Amino acid sequence: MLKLIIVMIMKNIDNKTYQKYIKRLVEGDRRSCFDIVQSLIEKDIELEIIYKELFTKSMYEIGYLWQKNKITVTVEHIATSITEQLISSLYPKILGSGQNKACKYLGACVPGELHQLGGKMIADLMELYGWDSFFAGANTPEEDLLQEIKRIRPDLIGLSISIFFNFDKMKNLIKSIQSSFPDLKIITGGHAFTLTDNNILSDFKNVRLIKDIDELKRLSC
Ligand code: B12
Repeated sequence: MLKLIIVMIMKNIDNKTYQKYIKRLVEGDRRSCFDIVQSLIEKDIELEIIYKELFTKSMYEIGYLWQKNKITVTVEHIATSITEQLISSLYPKILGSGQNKACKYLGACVPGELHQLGGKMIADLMELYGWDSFFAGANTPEEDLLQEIKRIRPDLIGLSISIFFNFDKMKNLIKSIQSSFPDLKIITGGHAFTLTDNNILSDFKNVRLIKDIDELKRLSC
C-alpha cells in the first residue's frame, strides 16, 4: 500500500516544478519550458498528467491572469504558442504507443470556436488510447466537417467548445451531423461546460459529455 502511494506521489508534478513552469511561461521562455517538460518525461511522468496538471492548469492560470489584467494579450498569445509547440513535441511519444488502430476518432472545434488546444490534446490522447485519430482544429466549418465524416467514416466524433456563446452553433452542428449520420456517436467537452449545467445537450441522443480523462480512456468503439 505504502509503495503504491509513493508511486502515485512520484507520478504527479510537484508544486515547485509547476510554479517554475508557469513563471517561465509568463516570461515567454520557451527553452526553459521545454527543458521542464523534458525533465518530467525523463522522470516517467505520464502524458495525461503533463497535459492536465501542466498544460491545462497553466493555460487556465494564463486566462485568469489575462482576465485580471495582470498580463497582456501578447503574453497570453506567446504562452499559447509555447504550449502548442510543447504538445506537438510530445507527439512522437504518442506515435510510439504501438496499440492497434481499429477505431477511428475525429475531433473538431465547433464553428466560431478559436480555442483549439483542448481539442488537440484530446485527439492526441485518443491516439494514445489506440484510436486512429484525426483533428480538424479550430473553427471547423459545418459543411467541411460533414464531408470529412463521409470520407473518414469515424466511429466517434469529439466536439470541443470553450466559449459559452458558441453553444447554439454546437447544437446546430450536432443536428446536422445527426441528420446525415444518425447512428454516429458524439462526445463533447471543453471549458464552456464549466459555465453551464451538464444537461445542456440532454435533448440529443448519442451525445455524451466527457468530464475527465479517465472517462475518455474507458471509451470503446
Ligand atoms: C489561449 C486562449 C485564447 C486563444 C486561443 C488560441 C488557440 N490556439 O487555442 C485566443 C486568443 C484565440 C482566444 C480568444 C478568445 N478568448 Co480565450 N482563452 C484562452 C485561454 C487563456 C486558454 C485556452 C486553453 O488553451 N486552455 C487549455 C486547454 C487545454 O483547456 P480546455 O480547452 O478547457 O481543454 C480541456 C478540457 O476542457 C477538455 N476538452 C476540451 N475540448 C474537449 C473536447 C472533447 C471531445 C473532450 C472529451 C474534452 C475536451 O480537455 C482539455 C484537456 O484537459 C482561456 C483560459 C481558460 N480557462 O481556458 C481563455 C478563455 C477560454 N477565453 C475567453 C474569451 C472571453 C475569449 C475571447 C472572447 C476574447 C475576446 N474578447 O476576443 C476570444 C474568443 C475567440 C473565439 N471566438 O473562440 C474566456 C472564455 C469565457 C467563456 N467561456 O465564455 C476564457 C475562459 C478566459 C477568461 N478567463 O475569461 N483565447
